[in-house]
Amino acid sequence: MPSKINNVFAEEVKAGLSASPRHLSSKWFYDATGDELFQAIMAMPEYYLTDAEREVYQYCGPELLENIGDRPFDLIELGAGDGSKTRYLINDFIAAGANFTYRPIDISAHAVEELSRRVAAEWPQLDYSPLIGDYFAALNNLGEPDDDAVRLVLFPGANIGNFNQAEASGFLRHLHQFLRPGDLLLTGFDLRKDPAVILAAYNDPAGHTADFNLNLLRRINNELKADFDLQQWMHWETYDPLSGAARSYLVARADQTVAIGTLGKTFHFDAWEAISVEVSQKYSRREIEALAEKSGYTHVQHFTDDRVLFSDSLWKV
Ligand code: AVI
Repeated sequence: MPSKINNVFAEEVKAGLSASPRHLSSKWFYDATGDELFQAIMAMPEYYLTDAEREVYQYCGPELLENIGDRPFDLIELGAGDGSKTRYLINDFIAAGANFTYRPIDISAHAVEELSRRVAAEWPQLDYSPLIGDYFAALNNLGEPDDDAVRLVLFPGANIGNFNQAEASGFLRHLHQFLRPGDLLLTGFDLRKDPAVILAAYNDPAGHTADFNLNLLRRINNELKADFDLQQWMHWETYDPLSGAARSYLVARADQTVAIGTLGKTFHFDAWEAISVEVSQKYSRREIEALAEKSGYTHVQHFTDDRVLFSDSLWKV
């Protein structure tokens, strides 16, 4: 398995660094060091997204249950994470006597093991059935739920924002194929807001975001036998209020040639040349509703935090 992932990683690095303009996908940020750096980002005051979504999860449970009615349901979470926000929903659902099974899906066996330990400690009686794997492969393996069981799918954390808008709609349409009429999808969207607030979240003074992004070059060094000199690179963030896209770049501070041993190739970078590494798309509520329609869903309701920084938007199939 690791060698397969390495091959995909190597192929994508080769294609991205050979393209013009150069790009690498932010999905490769998350090795063990990247996971730790992302935890540090989520804990910093400028990264408002995590607290805003926590606020939403603290109150929306009963309203989700109203939409489900009395039917038994599967609570499916795309990306197991640490379950720290989902626990509010689970507690509300248990308190209401709901009949449900918690089914987190994650590609990382390690993440699922950690979550399973916490679930066993906190809710030993909970009907719990995690799935390890790629979201769509795992959804395929869900098996037919009981005839009257509905699916409530959670896609939290503004992960949808790491797709550009066309990719987001493609992902949501694909997800739609695994769902049945009456199923529900709750997706976390970071909302458009004061550009200064967005820029501060991705350009923090402590430099956590810079470390997180630069870690991608460290990962290429470690896994693909490369010799990027991290001192020769800097993190640069932009936010375009027209398109709603926050973008992260790694910018070469000087002319340099980098060898990537596993690829048997060298890449030359001119001074101040950039590699595009992440998009974090922001949405208005109207754009979210349009995305629902374009992707085949019916918009039901936006759950926002008090400051209207973030929305978990509920759609019906
Ligand atoms: C995971 N994802 C939603 C984060 C975001 O806000 O785009 C990743 C991140 N990148 C920099 N800071 C956080």
